[in-house]
Amino acid sequence: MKKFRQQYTIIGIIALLAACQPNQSETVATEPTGPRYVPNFNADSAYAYLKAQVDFGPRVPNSAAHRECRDYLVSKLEQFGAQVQLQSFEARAYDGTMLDLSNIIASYQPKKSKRILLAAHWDTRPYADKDSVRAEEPILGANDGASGVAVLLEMARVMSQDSLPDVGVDIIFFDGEDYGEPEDYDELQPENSQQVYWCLGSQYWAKNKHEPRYSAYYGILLDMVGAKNATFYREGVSRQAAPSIVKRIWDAGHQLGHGQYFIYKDSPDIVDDHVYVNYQAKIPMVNIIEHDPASEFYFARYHHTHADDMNIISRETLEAVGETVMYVVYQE
Ligand code: AHN
Ligand code: ZN
Repeated sequence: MKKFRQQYTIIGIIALLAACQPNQSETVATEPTGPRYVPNFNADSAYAYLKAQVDFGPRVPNSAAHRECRDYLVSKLEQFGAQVQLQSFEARAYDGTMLDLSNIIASYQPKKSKRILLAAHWDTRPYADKDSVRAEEPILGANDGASGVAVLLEMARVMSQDSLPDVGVDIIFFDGEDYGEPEDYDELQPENSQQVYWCLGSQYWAKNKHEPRYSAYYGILLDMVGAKNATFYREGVSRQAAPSIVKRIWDAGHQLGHGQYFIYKDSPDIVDDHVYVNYQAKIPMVNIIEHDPASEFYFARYHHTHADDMNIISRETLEAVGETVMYVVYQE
């Protein structure tokens, strides 16, 4: 892996020198793909950002831990040189509770017109409704919440401390993805209700973008990207909305030696933040989300249980996802 990266660095330097020659910069700049310098993704660093979130306790909307974690995320992104915006709003939960939610938006190279949107949800579920014990208590969400944010914080650190990609990057941490409704809740729902109580932050953002004319070339959503032996199938909405980006990501994963995670198999649609980014904001977005359509659990065994804590987290998985997403972004 080291050798591979070194090779790319050398080719990157040659490309850079070539770019300095008059008249050749145009040719180099318009080259669609090809070896570029890709900075190193530090999995220990990502792991530390994951643990820092879990250490606040469950990040359930309207709780002190939720507010403290929000402030931590804003301060890290500012520390990493991003232009940060907090998009705060209220949203109604399934049971009528009004939730104080905040999407956190961090921009790099805001003047660049070609942009990539990277996202993850930062809130955690208020109940362990798939658990047999303490089902009414909130979960720590080490994987379901903290993992995607941790990978993107590490990318933010790399962008500020190593080098920037050629494209502009916007990172959005969506709030209120996982409040949803409890597993056993349905009788009280009006039969024809079109309201979805999942993905409240992305639903709000898609209707109220931080810049009214905002768009991006494409987006990548990270959800549950930190568990040991995770598998990422090519999910339905992603394939429908951004087939070429799905191929690019999965091929990059395989090229980098992470084929055990990026499975070349299709799976059906999943309701997640990318649905609203795709169909409402009209930005093609791919979801990298742990699931296994062949397993009885579908989402992993720990999903929405108290087992979703630091014990299931693997630096290798964080690294596989981080390296793959970085590779794709730095090829643009
Ligand atoms: C539902 O379970 C409705 N969607 C899967 C998306 C999800 C839940 N991601 C994290 N938690
Ligand atoms: Zn969840």
